[in-house]
Amino acid sequence: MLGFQTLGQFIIEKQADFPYAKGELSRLLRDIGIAAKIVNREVNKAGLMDILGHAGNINVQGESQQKLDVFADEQFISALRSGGECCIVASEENEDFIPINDEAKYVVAIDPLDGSSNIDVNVAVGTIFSIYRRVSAHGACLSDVLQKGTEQVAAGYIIYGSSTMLVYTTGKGVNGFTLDPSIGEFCLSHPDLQIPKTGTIYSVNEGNYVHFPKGVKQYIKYCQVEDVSTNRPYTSRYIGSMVADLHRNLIKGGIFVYPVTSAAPNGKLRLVYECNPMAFIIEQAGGRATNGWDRILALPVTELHQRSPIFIGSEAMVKRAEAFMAEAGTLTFNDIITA
Ligand code: AHM
Ligand code: MG
Repeated sequence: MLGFQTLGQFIIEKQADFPYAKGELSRLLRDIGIAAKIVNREVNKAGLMDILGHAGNINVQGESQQKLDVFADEQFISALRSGGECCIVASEENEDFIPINDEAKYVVAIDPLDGSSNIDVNVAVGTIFSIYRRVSAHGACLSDVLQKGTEQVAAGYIIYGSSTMLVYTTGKGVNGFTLDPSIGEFCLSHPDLQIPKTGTIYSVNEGNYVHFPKGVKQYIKYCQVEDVSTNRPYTSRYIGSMVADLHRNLIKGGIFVYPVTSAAPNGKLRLVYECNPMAFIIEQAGGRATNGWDRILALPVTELHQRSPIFIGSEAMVKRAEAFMAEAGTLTFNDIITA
């Protein structure tokens, strides 16, 4: 392992990119990395421990929470609390934001364990985080969290998969670190990640096809048509775990779509915890992220648990899907759902 750069070393080295930084952001990223290692340990032994199953609570979206969701939520909040580098944390698992240290200048939004319905079948799950500079002078409040995605100073995800990786950006490219369990450190394994400009993978829950907008249906048909010059038909890959689906598409090239459906008229995924951080990362890797029409990062944020449709991945593929959306028209919700 000698010669590898650890996450800690990398963060300290990159602090020089921000001449006015006093090290708080570096320490915040370090705190997240520490909690990620603890969550990784528990996720890895989930099959051995009596930790599976539902905790019995229902989260704010009305979904049943599993024990590891609760554990991950507690670990990240506790690491951020003891680090003291953020004023508030907003977590997908909690209805309201949680005050941490009113002296601190950063705000953290986190989805502690995304895709947790996959845990009991040994499929990769992830953590998604996003960091903002607070806008309030004191008395951190909701407006500190309800900032546009463009205001993020850092975002990242951890994928607990066949190996565990932490991928993050501070707005100067994207770097990936793989956890070496023998030394317990994240080591730089994927420097300066770039998503291919186009690809051959489309990721969408096709079981919902009948409920999709016309433009999405037509784009899916486009992906399935044979055309040698554009390498179609494309490959369909859908894990049902956003971090894992996007991580694969980031490395290999592809598009991930979670559109509005007749059952979820605003989409399913959360703007603050899932769409904005992933959009920041994918844009920084040279990709594109929109809601089918508008850039995700520029969308107004009005609620903590707001949802948004998302089209994200390789630039050319996302643009092509947007063209189908535009072509299908967007008059009313019923118009876009009708095939
Ligand atoms: P969660 O935050 O409750 O885990 O839900 C988010 C997950 C994403 O990881 C994934 O992309 C999506 O839900 C899958 O949803 P569906 O099963 O409707 O395809
Ligand atoms: Mg989630």
